[in-house]
Order: sequence, then C-alpha cells, then structure tokens
Amino acid sequence: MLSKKTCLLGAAGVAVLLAAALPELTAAGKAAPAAKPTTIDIDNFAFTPATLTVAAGTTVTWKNEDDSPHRIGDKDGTFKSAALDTDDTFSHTFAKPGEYPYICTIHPYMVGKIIVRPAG
Ligand SMILES: [Cu+2]
Repeated sequence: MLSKKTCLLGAAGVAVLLAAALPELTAAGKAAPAAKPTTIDIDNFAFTPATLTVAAGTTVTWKNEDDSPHRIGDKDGTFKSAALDTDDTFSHTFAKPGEYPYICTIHPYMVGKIIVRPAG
C-alpha cells in the first residue's frame, strides 16, 4: 500500500515539473527577435525594403539617404516624422499587430508598408 501511494505521488511530481519547465523554454526561445531594431533606407525616392514584416514591440528606423527631404506618415496618423534632411533618421516602435501602409507626405507616390505580427 505504501509503495503504490509513493508511485502515484512520483508521477504527479514529474508532471508538475514538466509543466513548470516548458513555458520557460518556450518564452526564452521567442524573446530575442522582437528586440532587434530594423532600418529602412530612403534612397532614390523609394523605401527599401518597401514592405517590412516585424514582431510587435520592434522599433523601425527610417534613414534618408537622398539629397531631397522626405517626410514619413501613415494613413491613420499612427506615426509621422518631421521633414528628414540627408542622413536624418526617424524611429517608431510598433506595439500593436496590424498593417501600417505609409507614404512620404512630400512625395505621395513613395509608398511603403510595415506589417506587425504578434510577438511570440
Ligand atoms: Cu519624399
């Protein structure tokens, strides 16, 4: 009787240990990519890359490599830069998943899109 009881407790104990260990391993594996900054070059009146997919929480930086000023803004007003002169940068952190089409508000034919996936 005693040995049977001990065996049952042992199986339950292993299950508890596994349940405690697995979420930690999963979280550690997915934490790294979200913190990586990402840069979009503005060159020759175009955004490169034109479409960028990032994890939620990622900070995206635009850098103006043109001699002409550019000003970034999305259609919903979520983010908006000042006019960027040559070598100026603008950064925005995308906290919420979704699609964010944007343009250069000085040259509206310049279009780009940020796609934000849920973190993890
Ligand atoms: Cu422009």
